[in-house]
Amino acid sequence: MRDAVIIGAGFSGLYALHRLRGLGMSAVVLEAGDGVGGTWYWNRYPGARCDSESYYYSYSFDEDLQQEWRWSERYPAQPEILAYLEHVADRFDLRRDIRLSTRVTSTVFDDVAWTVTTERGDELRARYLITAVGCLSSANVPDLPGLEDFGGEWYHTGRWPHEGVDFTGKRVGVIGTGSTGIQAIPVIAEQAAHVTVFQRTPNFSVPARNAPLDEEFQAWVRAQYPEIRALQRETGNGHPFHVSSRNAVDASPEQRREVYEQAWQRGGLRFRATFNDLLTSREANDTAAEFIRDKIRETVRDPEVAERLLPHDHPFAAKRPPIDTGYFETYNRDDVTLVDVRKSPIVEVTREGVRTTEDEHPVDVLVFATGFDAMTGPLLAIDVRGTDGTLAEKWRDGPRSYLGLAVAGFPNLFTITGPGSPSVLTNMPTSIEQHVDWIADCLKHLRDHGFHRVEATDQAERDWAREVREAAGRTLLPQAESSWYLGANVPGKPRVFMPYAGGLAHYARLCDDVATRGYEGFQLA
Ligand code: NA7
Repeated sequence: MRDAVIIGAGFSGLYALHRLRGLGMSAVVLEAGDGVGGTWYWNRYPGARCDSESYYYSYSFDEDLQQEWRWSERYPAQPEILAYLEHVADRFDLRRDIRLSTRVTSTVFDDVAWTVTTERGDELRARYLITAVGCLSSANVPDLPGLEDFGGEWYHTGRWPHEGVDFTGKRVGVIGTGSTGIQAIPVIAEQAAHVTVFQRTPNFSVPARNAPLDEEFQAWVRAQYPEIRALQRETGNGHPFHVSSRNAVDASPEQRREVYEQAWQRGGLRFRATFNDLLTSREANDTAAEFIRDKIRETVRDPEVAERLLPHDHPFAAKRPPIDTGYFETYNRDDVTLVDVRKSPIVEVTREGVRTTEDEHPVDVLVFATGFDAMTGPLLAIDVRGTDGTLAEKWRDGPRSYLGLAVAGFPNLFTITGPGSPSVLTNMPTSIEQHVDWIADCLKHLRDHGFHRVEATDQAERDWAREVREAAGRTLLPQAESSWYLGANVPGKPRVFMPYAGGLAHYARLCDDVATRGYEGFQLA
């Protein structure tokens, strides 16, 4: 029997395999895709790019790796991140323990070990089960009447064909204006004959200001890596910058404008770090929101279109804030139409296009940039059976876990970046390394002390659920009622705020304290 089965070969699974091997443990990675890379294997849509900057959206565990790898742009494009993860798989000789094209369908714990069954019917047994399935990997395709009879082609951005899609001369409909739609729409508009954007919730977006990285900056990063990595571990979001200690409500309108303008010109996710109170005070948040709305009004020439693009229903950054390259400018093109599907909802997909309550929109290609069944979706897509039933039964009213890492009733299961951990609120590789390191240390502790079983207690899980709820309640995040953080994008999904909003650095300390106190909140046997 193996020590561990790891599900998924993205950032999490690759590093988990590497760490377990380092402990002398036997592990195998099962990956549904035909290649490694996870998110960056599947998301090949036009304009796909990371919103974190390349020099820190990367592993920190190996000094030679971070010194030798060269990123070409400020924000890495999908092919470059995929090439990086393929390089990591080769460099650390991981592929011999990775089985590609192997989708896991069920896993059962039998009091000693997990039996993992794949789609092909193969069975593997392992003492520990580690899910590295990602938070945004279960595609959410809305159940639109008539889609099966659509005469054109349709694609979800997270399942993009490897050969790409040629939009030349095509009328393209894009549904969704989250981070993905905001990245894809300007790129598709460059090629297509016409683009119709179906927008449900207008979104805030800040310019990315992507650019090639020059050698001087790269040399600086290489020299600074110890400090950069240390800073990432000290901050709430795993980014190498602190949120300003200053409150927006204490600044004058002129001072605020200057700070926002500078951040706007610099571009990127740092905009939300301009003031300390942006995510805790609605009054403060309104000042940033209004600044961005003014920018949209300035950018979009048709005042009616600009008005439709203005986000009003949620605080800035209470939904995942996109960054963009020419997004709002795209609406100045004659060949781009914006449809407000809040006002005129989509009724059906016809053979020729999309029919709303007001109009027919002919399209040849339909792109679903409609996001994911986030955080719980990838786990619940597997039939996970513990000692008292299935994970789907246990999570019927929303996910419950201890630290987002373990689930009572599911011994020897570890969920990397699971619901209840900071994960999607952070720079993912930083959270992933923190989780994998913690799990590896835990496995070592079990082995060194002759234990074979670890399980979160009900009490620890209940206490953690309260902590997750309270942490979210101290912020404006739950005020974004249409947010996927709350499960609101998937019809019928329980409305529970899923990620832990207490900050990564604080969370990591809590995890370390649990370990130091002999894995408090866990039963070891
Ligand atoms: P998101 O952020 O979930 O965005 C999906 C978009 O699709 C969003 O605008 C949704 O509107 C819209 N949507 C979803 N379902 C529908 C239906 N049925 N009709 C119309 N519009 C719909 O996913 P992304 O892929 O953009 O980003 C995911 C994460 O990847 C991102 O946050 C980064 O972390 C990277 P809504 O806002 O729900 O009204």
